[in-house]
Amino acid sequence: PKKIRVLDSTLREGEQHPGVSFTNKQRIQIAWMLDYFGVDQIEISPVVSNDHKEATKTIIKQGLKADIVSHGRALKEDIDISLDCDAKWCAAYLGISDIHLKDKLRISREEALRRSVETVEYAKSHGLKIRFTVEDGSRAEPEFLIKVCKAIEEAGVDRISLPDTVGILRPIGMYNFVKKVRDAVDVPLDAHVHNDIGFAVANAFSACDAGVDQIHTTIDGIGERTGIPPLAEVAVALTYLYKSPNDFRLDMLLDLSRLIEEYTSIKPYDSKPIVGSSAYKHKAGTHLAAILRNPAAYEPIPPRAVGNRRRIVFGELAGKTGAAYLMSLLGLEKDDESAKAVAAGLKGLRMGDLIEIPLEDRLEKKIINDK
Ligand code: HCA
Ligand code: CU
Repeated sequence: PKKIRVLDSTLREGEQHPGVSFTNKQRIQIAWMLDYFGVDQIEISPVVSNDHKEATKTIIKQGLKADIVSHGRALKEDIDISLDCDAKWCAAYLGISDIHLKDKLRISREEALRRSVETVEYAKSHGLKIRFTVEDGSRAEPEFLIKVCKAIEEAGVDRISLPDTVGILRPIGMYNFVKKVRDAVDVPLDAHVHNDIGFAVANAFSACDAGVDQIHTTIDGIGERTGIPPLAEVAVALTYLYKSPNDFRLDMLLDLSRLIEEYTSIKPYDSKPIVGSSAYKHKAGTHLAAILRNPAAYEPIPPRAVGNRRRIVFGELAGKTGAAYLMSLLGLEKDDESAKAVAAGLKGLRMGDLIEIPLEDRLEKKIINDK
């Protein structure tokens, strides 16, 4: 299988999430963690404030393995800021849908085309690698979209980002959007997809099927409005489903999520895939019975592989098997009668007083009750 790369935009898109604004120390810490985790590119925008410019400079100086992509508008003045930061990679975005051209930018298609080409030429003439983002490309007039992509390819663009800026595409629509561009140009493509209707992760992978080789993520999916695909889901899907040869340290995923929680007080909802607190909890008695023999019966990926923990929830659904197991954990004598009695007792437990214990693996005898 071919490698699909990851660009993490926690420091750019992520900071556009309500309630997120990192200090420079935090930005540097996040960049180090993402680099150690194994993403290919880290995006940050130096144009939004002096603070961000300082952070961008400092992060670029760290000499991380990942490329640092300096994000800004398709304007010479923004490219100049990237140059000031000593960036090797920059990204420039320009809305190309009619709604963006008419109501946001108030420029004609001709002007947008000219600006796109000029921006790419300017960056290239200053020795920068440049990714160009055809913002709101999913709503752009298809012929104009292709015209822009061909023109910037001609101008020497290094990558093109295809964004579903308002998250309105279905997976098949995303596939067609990417395929159209894939067939028209040879430039490597990025997928940047928003989650407004909940399709972000699915659309990112449709984009891969159609030929992009880089997906944009943020930690926990934070971003403008409802955000973009979460790093955890993307990295796990790439590794386990797509067999993409990345060098991810998947066991850092929970730590990365915790880092964002610490820096922003955004807590992932409990049923969130991979990093949610319920992602590895088992509650129904039949599940419990199976898990005790082989956790893979109800777990797609072992929790330790992604830094999470397995927990057994003893409650009204535990049944006799669950009750007997709980008794053995507690070192109690158990027979059929007493297990039935305990199961009946568990039925009386209500949400909030369910008994939860980590189950490290089925051979472990010691109970660590960390509640
Ligand atoms: C933005 C728009 C953007 C850009 C994506 C990209 C989008 O907020 O600047 O540069 O790849 O969603 O279109 O995030
Ligand atoms: Cu975006």
